[in-house]
Amino acid sequence: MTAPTGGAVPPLDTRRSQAIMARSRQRFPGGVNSPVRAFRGVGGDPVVAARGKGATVWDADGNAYLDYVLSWGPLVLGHAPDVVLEALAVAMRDGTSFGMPTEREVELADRIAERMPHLEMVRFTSSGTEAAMTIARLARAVTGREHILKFEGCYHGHADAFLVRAGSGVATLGLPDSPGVPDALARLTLTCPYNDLEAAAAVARSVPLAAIMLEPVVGNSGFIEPAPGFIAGLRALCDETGALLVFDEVMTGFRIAYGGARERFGVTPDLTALGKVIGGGLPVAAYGGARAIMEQVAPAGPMYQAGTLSGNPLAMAAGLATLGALTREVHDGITARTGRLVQGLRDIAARHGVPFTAGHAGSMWGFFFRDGEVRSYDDAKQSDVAQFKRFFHAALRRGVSLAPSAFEAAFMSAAHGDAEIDATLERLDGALGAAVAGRD
Ligand code: KE4
Repeated sequence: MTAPTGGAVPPLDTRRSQAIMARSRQRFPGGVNSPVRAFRGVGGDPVVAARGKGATVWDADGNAYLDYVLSWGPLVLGHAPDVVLEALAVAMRDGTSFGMPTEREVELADRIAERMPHLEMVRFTSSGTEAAMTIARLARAVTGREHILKFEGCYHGHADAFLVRAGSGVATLGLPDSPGVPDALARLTLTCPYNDLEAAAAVARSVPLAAIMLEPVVGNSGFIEPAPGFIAGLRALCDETGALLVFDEVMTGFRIAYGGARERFGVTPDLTALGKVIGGGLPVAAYGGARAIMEQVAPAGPMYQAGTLSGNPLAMAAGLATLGALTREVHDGITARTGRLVQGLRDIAARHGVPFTAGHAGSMWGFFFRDGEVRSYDDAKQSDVAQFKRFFHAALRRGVSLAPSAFEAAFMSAAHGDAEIDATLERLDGALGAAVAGRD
């Protein structure tokens, strides 16, 4: 069967979205409240979201897109799932915030511990950045050491400690890192290539590390899986040297396996950051681990961390409804459909004769326009970003919303059924034909 040549499709009418962006550029740096949304990695004007339901998001002009950004990961049930809306309607009648302990927060902590029993104790925050930055402080407090090892292309939020060879927006924008991070602090963050266990061992055996921190499956340099033995090797290295092993599961949590990275790789970290899915689209993140470590956190212990809206009852309600609906059966169904989508994309690329590699871990997936395995950020940077940009815009015109960066992951939800996968593959077949023909 010859691949469709991606017949030209008319540009979308986005006049209202453009008018909104003209105002936004007056009010926000780059017109956005988070850099990756600005389309700097692909060019053109951002999609201005107006409404979402299920697998679809509509822009301010009413154009519909099958959405694989899904708010950068949180929407594992899809946009505006009824179960979450109903939970919010009930919760909001009781109030929106208390600044006091509530039952909902301990309910959510129990739900998390049921699937991740190594998280005996957690602390909720309102963003993944807060969770990750606190883990850095806690690891330093517990070990009495100052240096942290992270991996090139991994992103752990925008705290000073981690804006060193970071991924996500830092990679997308090609920033050398970020001005404003004091050298004295940047020097305490050491980096080495992802999947390079020898390099990690050389660092860990030469500098006393408070922690070795990683994305157990990388989503912020594009989608990169750990090489066999890499994570277990880091566990052994931490046990040998006294560093804490930290899984940043803000993106991977409840996506790469029903019980997260520990279930997928059989390795138990000392501390874990969570976010995204556990808030179901509302601002929730968390850090946690063994009780002995977490009881170092104030007011139980001396390490300070706080947050006005931490454990916010509406956010807790959304997280509870999301995890309640994300049964192992639902998770496995999303995983299977993600596998079908990824294999379909591989087949399409082969028909078009395009260098292409793609993979998924549970309901998190990604691809690069290059052949061969992508094991590190350097490998990812060898991919054909120009081809990605053409493909991205050709997909958008055909009603498929992908992450506007070659260095981000994509996601799937329970609302992406077989019909949505079939429609996506048909549209992306045309989009790749157009991209190969040099059009979008
Ligand atoms: P937030 O502070 O954005 O809630 O979480 C930071 C963070 C920490 N750790 C990992 C592994 C993450 O992926 C993130 C945030 N992910 C990005 C997308 N790659 C959020 C999107 C954005 O920056 O707007």
